[in-house]
Order: sequence, then C-alpha cells, then structure tokens
Amino acid sequence: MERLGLVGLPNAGKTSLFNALTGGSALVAAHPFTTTESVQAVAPLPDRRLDALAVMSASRKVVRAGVEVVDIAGLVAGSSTGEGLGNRFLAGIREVDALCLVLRAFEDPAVAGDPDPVGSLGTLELELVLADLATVESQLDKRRKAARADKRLAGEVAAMESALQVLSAGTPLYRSDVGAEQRELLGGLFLLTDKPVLVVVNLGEDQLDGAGAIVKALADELDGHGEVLGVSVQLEAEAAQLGPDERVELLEGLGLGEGALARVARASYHLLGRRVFFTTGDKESRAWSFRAGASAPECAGVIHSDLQRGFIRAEVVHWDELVDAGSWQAAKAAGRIRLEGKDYQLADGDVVEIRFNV
Ligand SMILES: Nc1nc2c(ncn2[C@@H]2O[C@H](COP(=O)(O)OP(=O)(O)OP(=O)(O)O)[C@@H](O)[C@H]2O)c(=O)[nH]1
Ligand SMILES: [Mg+2]
Repeated sequence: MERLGLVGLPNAGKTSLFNALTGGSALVAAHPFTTTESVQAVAPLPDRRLDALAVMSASRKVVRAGVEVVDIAGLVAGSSTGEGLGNRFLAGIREVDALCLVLRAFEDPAVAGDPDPVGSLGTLELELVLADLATVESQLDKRRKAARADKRLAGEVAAMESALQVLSAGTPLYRSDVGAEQRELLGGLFLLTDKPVLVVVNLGEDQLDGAGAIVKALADELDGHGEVLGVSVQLEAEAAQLGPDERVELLEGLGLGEGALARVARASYHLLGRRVFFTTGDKESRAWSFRAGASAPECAGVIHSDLQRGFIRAEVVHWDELVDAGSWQAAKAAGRIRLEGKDYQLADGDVVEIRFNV
C-alpha cells in the first residue's frame, strides 16, 4: 500500500491530523517534538459513491478503500544537518511515497511556535532541498567514476547533474521540470523532494471565514506544483469523534459540507496514483483500490488472482449511471452495462462484474 507522510514544523498539528484521519490516539501536546518516532495507520477513504451503491443494493456490509498515513517527527531549520531531532525525520520521509506538508496558520498563545504558513513552507522546502543536495553531492563523484568504466551509467549521471542544478538553486524537484525519465534514473537515491506534494494549512476555527485568502497565498507560492487544502484540524478532529448525524450537523452548520478530512483523504489517494472501482450486491458493497491506468484483468486480480488468470471480460457501468438506473438488472435492461475486454483501462468510479473461467 502506498504511503502518505505528514511533514511539518513542530506543533503544526501533524499528529492531530493523523488522529483525525485514522481515528488514532497518538499523543498530541503543545510542546515541540511530541512525536519522536514515525507512527503509521490506515485512513479509511470516505466515499459517497460507495454509500449510494450500498443503499441501492441494501448491502449488509460496506468495505472502504484506505490510505496509509505516516506521522513523522517535526522538522526545524537546520534539521538536515542535525538540529532538533537531527536526521530522524529524514528516514521517515524517505520511506513514504507522497508528502503532505502540514502548515500552521492557527493562532494559540498556549502552543509554542508561530502561525506563519508561507514562512513554514519555505523552511520545510529548504531543509528537504538541503538534505537532497547532500545526497546527490555525496554520490555524484562516485557515479561519475563508475560511468567512465561503464557507459550505461551516463544517463544516470546526467540525471544527477540536472538534479544538482535544480537543488543548488534551492528548488525542490517536485517544482522542477526534470522529466519522468530522469526521475526514474534518480529512484535509487531516495530523494525527499522527488515525491508528489499536498499542502494542508491548519486553520483556527476563527480563520474559517478568511480561509480562501490564506489558501490562495499558499497556492500562489506553490505555483501549481501541489494542491492546497485549508483544514481546521482541531475542529475536524472533534467532529470525527461524534456520531455520523451530529457530525454532519456540526460541519454543515459551519458551512463545511462533508468536512475537509474527506477531501484530504481523497486528494492523498489521487496523489498516490490510486483509484477505486466498486463491486456491489446485497452481501457487500466494496471499494477496491487500483493503480491509475491498470487494465481490466489487473483490476480483476485485485479481487482475486483467479479472476485475473481466467479473465474473459468485465461488465462495467459508471457508478452514477447504475445508481440512476436503480439496480444492476434495470441498468442492464436499459443497455447501460458495457462489456469490456482485457485492454480496457478502468476509470475511477466504475462498478464491475468480472466474467472468468478457470
Ligand atoms: N488552537 C488550535 N490548536 C491546535 C490546532 N491543531 C493542533 N493544535 C494544538 O497544537 C498542539 C500541537 O499539535 P500536534 O498535533 O501535537 O502537533 P505536531 O505537529 O504533531 O507536533 P510535534 O509532534 O511536536 O512535531 C497541540 O496542543 C494541539 O492541541 C488547531 O487547529 N487550533
Ligand atoms: Mg506530533
């Protein structure tokens, strides 16, 4: 399962967000470096499409997809050279597939540190860049020497040189135009800024009205290189403790709709390149996770290897067409169910039945 790492300055609210997303109870406190070791758990993916299918089929069970979230120790200016908890955050970040940068905007004199989301973004990016720069610099000479003996390494050296240039200018790789092919060649270095990024701005309840401006300042700063979501983490965490009806009442009363946690989970899921397809029936409605671009037999294999091995074809309908029709039979009668072969690439939100023979 791909993993999303929460990265931020101490007291940004990383653990609060982690608990809210995963239903966990990791320690949250107003002093810096409360979290010292990475902790991970799965955040279930809220999905109204799945809920609608479960209602349609009167399913006895609903199984959601999930995102693995990792709460990482806080990072401070100088972390890349050993300040704060030293390099402990580095190992945590190397092991994840995408970064969620958590930036503090909320004001609270009782919580050490400053609410300065744009400044925090700069500090975080600089430390990540410095760590990557050290990695590339330490490897480049060795790889150059090796490339003299083995010409096949020339591409890798060229990719490292491009990365060096970008990083030396203080730019994270996710903001650069280093192409996919070169990125591939850098894979062995486990660089920190070579991962996709999502930004969560942790807003105080009193900042919800002005959230648009705060989010926009960060989106401008990030210039299209990552999605920015404003979340009042503490408020959402409290809401997450409530029963479903009370939660909806609280969040909708504040104009927050279904709440921002669902948006964070979904954005992370997409950032990690994951998509879902559904199966539905009276026994269960279920969301299955697949990699964007996977073929129908590969997706069938997510359910069971026999379904991939003996794949004949898939009956497919997009979830909303199915819900509109009211049942599989009705959708079939209306000619809405498509028959797809082994080259079909599933779309996010497809509902499938696999025909197979083993
Ligand atoms: N007022 C307010 N306080 C918050 C909010 N989010 C988190 N806090 C408080 O900020 C403090 C730090 O929260 P944590 O979730 O522990 O922060 P962290 O980023 O995990 O911190 P470290 O583990 O020390 O790096 C706690 O006292 C939280 O209760 C918020 O939205 N509003
Ligand atoms: Mg923490």
